[in-house]
Amino acid sequence: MTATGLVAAGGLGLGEGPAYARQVSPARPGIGRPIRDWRPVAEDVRRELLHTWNAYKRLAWGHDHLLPVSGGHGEFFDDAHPVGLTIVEALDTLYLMRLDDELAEGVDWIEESLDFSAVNANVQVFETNIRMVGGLLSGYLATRERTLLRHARQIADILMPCFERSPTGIPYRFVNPSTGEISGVTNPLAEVGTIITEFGTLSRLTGDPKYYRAAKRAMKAVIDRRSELDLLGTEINVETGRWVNDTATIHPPVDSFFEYVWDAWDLFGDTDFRDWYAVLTRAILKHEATTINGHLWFARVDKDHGEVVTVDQSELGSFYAGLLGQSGHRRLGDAYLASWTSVLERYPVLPEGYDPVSGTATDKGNQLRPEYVDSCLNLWLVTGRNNPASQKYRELAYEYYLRQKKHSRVANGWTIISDVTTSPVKHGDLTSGYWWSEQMKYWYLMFTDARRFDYRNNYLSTEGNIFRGLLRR
Ligand code: DMJ
Repeated sequence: MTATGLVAAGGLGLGEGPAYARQVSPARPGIGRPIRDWRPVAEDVRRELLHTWNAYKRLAWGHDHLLPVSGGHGEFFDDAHPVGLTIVEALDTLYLMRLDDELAEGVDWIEESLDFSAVNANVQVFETNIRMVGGLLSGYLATRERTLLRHARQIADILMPCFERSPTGIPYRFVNPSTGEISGVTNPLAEVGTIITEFGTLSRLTGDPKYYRAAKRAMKAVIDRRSELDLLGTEINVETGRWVNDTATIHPPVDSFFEYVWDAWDLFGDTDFRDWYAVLTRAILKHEATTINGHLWFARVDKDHGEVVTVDQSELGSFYAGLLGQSGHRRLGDAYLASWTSVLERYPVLPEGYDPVSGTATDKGNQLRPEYVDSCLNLWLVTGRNNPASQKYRELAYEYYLRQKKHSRVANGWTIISDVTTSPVKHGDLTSGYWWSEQMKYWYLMFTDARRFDYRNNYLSTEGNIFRGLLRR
């Protein structure tokens, strides 16, 4: 069987429902009565972030994560060595929200206490890049605090040997910052190719082109190995350049690879990426797009023959609606967003995994993820924020805000959910690092007129870090 190609699914209309500050029914999406003054919503988002920041300060300061249910803390990279991941992820969000005292406290902590080179664990190049390098860079662009740029460069320099020692230029997956040991001979595409906007920004800011070149070489090495159908596999051997998994997908662990092909064109104007994006996207739309129960979904297919491997969807794939919109396919972006909105008829917030055939969750957790709101923001921005046609994205984002708040808010902040299918949902115990960098920022930007953000000319990374469009005022 091959995927059927495109029949765009209809959008889900917004019906009537309660105004802001009233709880919405978890059973149906699109029930918020359209409201026009969004500023109280933005204030609420800011209040929630500050409330959680204060809990982080009280219970977990300097640690990577707040555990808001138990009131504890945890580390993301190395259990024995915190690197203040939450602080790094929050920097430009604090700046946009004009939480300048909190921002200054964060910068102080980084200056005095951050030492990534002491991490003694195999860290993922990808996660280290998008979270640490990216967070520090956007923090630097917001504040011009040199210490942030210095730390970003030091961390990127720890990662560089993974690119430089690879015979193909495709990076090894892990490095131990303490020992310099490199490992991970096979690497999934998201991890190979979600590097260039951070490394390219670093090249711009330092004047050293080596970061951009390394990241571009890695992506080119992969794209050069595309199949006859112009599809990429999922995972590749970095030493031989042979595919080790032949499944083509926009879902993880590939997802943000495609985002960064587009973004490298958007951010750096490098026409190679524009051309690659066009080729790869044509193939994705031809071979992976499929209509199931009236909705647009993206199947996983064999890269050489196009046969469907599975139509199971990952929530992480919902980012693709926004990317389609950004890259000139807004109608399809709308259709894919509508598909994910339809899942909210069944669950109060999106489950991690979803089978569109049976309409059931295949992974019942909710890791407090940003992708659905990310797509709302991107579609809203490309439609034009003052265009009446863009209002629907704010309505959807608003509804999702109410739902996630209702189901994730606990005494010390917001938490992940381990099961969205029960009533009430079952809580996990983590405020994810990206919550600080992504959806709280996306909601805030959509609901206010942020004076420190250029709504017409901006770039946000896969982790929500702003590399273009921060205004210094
Ligand atoms: C974030 O770290 C980034 O958005 C990444 O590209 C995918 N996963 C998480 C959020 O879910």
